[in-house]
Amino acid sequence: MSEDWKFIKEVHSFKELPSDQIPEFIFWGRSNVGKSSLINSLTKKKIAKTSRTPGRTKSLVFFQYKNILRIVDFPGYGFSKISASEILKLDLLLDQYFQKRPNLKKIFLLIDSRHLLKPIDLSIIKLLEKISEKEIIFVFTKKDKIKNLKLLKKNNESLNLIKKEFNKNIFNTSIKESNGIILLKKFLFKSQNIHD
Ligand SMILES: Nc1nc2c(ncn2[C@@H]2O[C@H](COP(=O)(O)OP(=O)(O)O)[C@@H](O)[C@H]2O)c(=O)[nH]1
Ligand SMILES: [Mg+2]
Repeated sequence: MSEDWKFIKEVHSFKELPSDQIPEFIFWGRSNVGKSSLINSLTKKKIAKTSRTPGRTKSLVFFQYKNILRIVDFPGYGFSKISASEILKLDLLLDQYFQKRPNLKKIFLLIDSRHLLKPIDLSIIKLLEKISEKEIIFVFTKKDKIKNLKLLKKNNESLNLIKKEFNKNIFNTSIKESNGIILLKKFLFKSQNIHD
């Protein structure tokens, strides 16, 4: 239910993080990949700010479902030309979040269906596997932008390869179509034993 989702806060430093045990699921990816749009579709609410121009805000934005779980909108990467390891060096809050936030349960990594895995995504995956033991789930976004059947077939083949290579859970989504988003939401809720 959309009224069960609430914006909690936007945080710029570690000490501002909510101080409780509520499980957190982060949504991360290149800037403009569709993180905020996906959060809005998933919550059925205009809860997260979306934008046409990629930019880089350094805050973490928290959205909460009842007192059960939170989604964290993470600052997009790839906008400026800094490398994955530099992202954590330059962004103390992200580094601290990964190092000492027991609330973190899973990492949803959003990837644009048109571009698939870019070098920066690959280095982020490597980095995450080094600094965190949490499960990474690939969420491919903007599926509707692949209109032509031939491209769609090619895209599916690439996705199958990615699936095989990384052995991770994969979701295909588009904010114009609810199927993928429903599956993603089910997965999220099921991990917390919620049946919606
Ligand atoms: N066609 C289409 N556009 C999308 C989709 N998801 C996001 N967008 C657009 O992509 C742009 C960036 O989205 P946003 O959610 O702000 O990306 P963020 O920077 O990752 O939070 C916006 O113009 C969105 O409307 C999608 O599934 N389909
Ligand atoms: Mg955003």
